[in-house]
Amino acid sequence: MTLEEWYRQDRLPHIYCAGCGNGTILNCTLRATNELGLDRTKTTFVSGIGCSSRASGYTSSDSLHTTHGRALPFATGVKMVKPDHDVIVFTGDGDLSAIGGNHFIHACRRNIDLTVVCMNNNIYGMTGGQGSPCTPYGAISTTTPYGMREMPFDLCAVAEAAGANYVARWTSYHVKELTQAIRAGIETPGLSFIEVMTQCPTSFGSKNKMRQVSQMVDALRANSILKDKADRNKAAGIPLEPGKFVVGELVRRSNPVLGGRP
Ligand SMILES: Cc1ncc(C[n+]2csc(CCOP(=O)(O)OP(=O)(O)O)c2C)c(N)n1
Ligand code: SF4
Repeated sequence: MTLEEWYRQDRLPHIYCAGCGNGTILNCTLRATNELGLDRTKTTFVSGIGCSSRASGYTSSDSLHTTHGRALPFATGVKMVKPDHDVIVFTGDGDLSAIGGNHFIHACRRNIDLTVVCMNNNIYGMTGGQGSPCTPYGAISTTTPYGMREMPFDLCAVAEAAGANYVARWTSYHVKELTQAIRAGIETPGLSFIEVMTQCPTSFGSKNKMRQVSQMVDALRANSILKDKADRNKAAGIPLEPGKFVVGELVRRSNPVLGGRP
């Protein structure tokens, strides 16, 4: 099977804006399933609602495009009745952590054998750029025209605290590392959470002095601190600078799993 065959060709071209990072993340995910040689008839993609969640519709295997915030309950149902399927969830920061927040923490607590790829563009992209629980402090959105006054969620810290077996964070710039992380997530039993920091030039960049896609991608790269370096800094008492975030494999453990392969 080839990478192209993982795409549902009759649904292309996709709806994403020029320069959106979601296509890159979809490509990395399908590259991972292809490299692992997954059986397309035993792979199911599930998503909620949002630009990111449109990704499930572009895959050629079984896919479910469900309701806003409810990708994880639907995916849980699929996994419980089809434990031999690889179930991969596409979601956005709003879909996962605002309307879907409780489902997120309980899916991690149950440690269900799912792979969750969260496209974190810091905003509600599809509905025109309202602030989400991941909008950075001070950032402009349509609902925070004077700057966000709430602190953002650290989605990876939430997943770790709630019990997920595998947690990693990369960006749309780190395509090789991201593909490898999704592979590792699929291979790890239990809930695997891969957060991908990504650019939304339309709803976020245009309001936050990053009109050029290249500026956004450069910022993602410049603000990423590799986990090893962050750990060394922490040991030396050097705090993470505001606006920077840690990338890499953050958690890998083997807590008891729900819905693993028979
Ligand atoms: C119950 C419900 N509330 C609100 C909406 C409207 N809605 C659709 S997508 C969306 C936000 C999506 O944001 P996010 O999950 O961050 O994904 P993005 O579009 O940024 O990829 C909202 C609020 C909806 N479809 N259903
Ligand atoms: S609005 Fe943002 S997230 Fe949605 S397709 Fe356009 S660039 Fe991508």
